[in-house]
Amino acid sequence: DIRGFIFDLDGVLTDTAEYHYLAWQKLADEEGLPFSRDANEALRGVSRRESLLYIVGDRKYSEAQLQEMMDRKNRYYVESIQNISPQDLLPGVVTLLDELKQAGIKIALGSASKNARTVIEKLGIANRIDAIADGYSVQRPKPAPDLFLYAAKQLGLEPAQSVVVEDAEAGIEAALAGGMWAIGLGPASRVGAAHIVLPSLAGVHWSDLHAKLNE
Ligand code: B16
Ligand code: MG
Repeated sequence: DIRGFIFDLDGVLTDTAEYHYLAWQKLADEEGLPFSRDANEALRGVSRRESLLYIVGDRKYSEAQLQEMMDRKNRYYVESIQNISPQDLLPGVVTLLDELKQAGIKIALGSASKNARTVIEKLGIANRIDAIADGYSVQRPKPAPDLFLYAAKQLGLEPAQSVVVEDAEAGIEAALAGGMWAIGLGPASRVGAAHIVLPSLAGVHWSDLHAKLNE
C-alpha cells in the first residue's frame, strides 16, 4: 500500500525554474558563454554543478573558477527568491497536500536544490513536510535513485510504498530505478515513462491517484 509521497520542488510545488534560468543567463552573459531560454530546458532538475558544466561546454576552466561561477550564480538565484510567498505554490498543491495528510500519508521533499529548505519555508509549507532530501543529502544526483531512496528512508518507508512526483525526465528515471511509483508532470515526451502522466497537479485528487495506482 502507498504510505508516502515524495515531491520534487522546482516544477512540481513551485516554478523556481525561471529564477534559475535568469541567474544562469546573467552568469553566461558575464562569461560570454552562449545560453538561452531554450537551452535552459535541458537543465530541468539538473544539479548546480551539472548545469554549469553543460553551459560551459568545451571551454576550459579551473576547479576554482567553476566553484566561483557556481557561487556567483547561486548569489543571483538566492537574491531572486527572496520574495517567494505562498502565492507561488503551483495550482493544486495545497489541496493535494491536505488530502494526503487527511489520508495519513507522509510527505517528503526530494529536490536537487541546496536552497530547497529556504524555498519551502517561503512557500509556507515547511510544517507540512515530514522529511527533506535536498542538494545536501546524497552524492549522486538524479537519475541515480539515491535522493529518493534517502527520502523514503527518512519517512521509514520501503520504495514500493512511496510515490515520487516529478517534472524532469531524470527524476522519473531516478524514481523508477529506486523501485518507486512515479507521477510525471508535463509532456509525455519528457515524463512519459512515469506510471501516471498529468499536465500539472491542478484539479488532481488523492482518490483519483489512489485508484489509478491500484489498477
Ligand atoms: P541549487 P528540483 C533543481 O530543483 C532545479 O530544477 C535545477 O534547475 C537546479 O539547478 C537544481 O535544483 C539545483 O539547485 O542550485 O539551488 O542547489 O527540480 O530538483 O527541485
Ligand atoms: Mg523539478
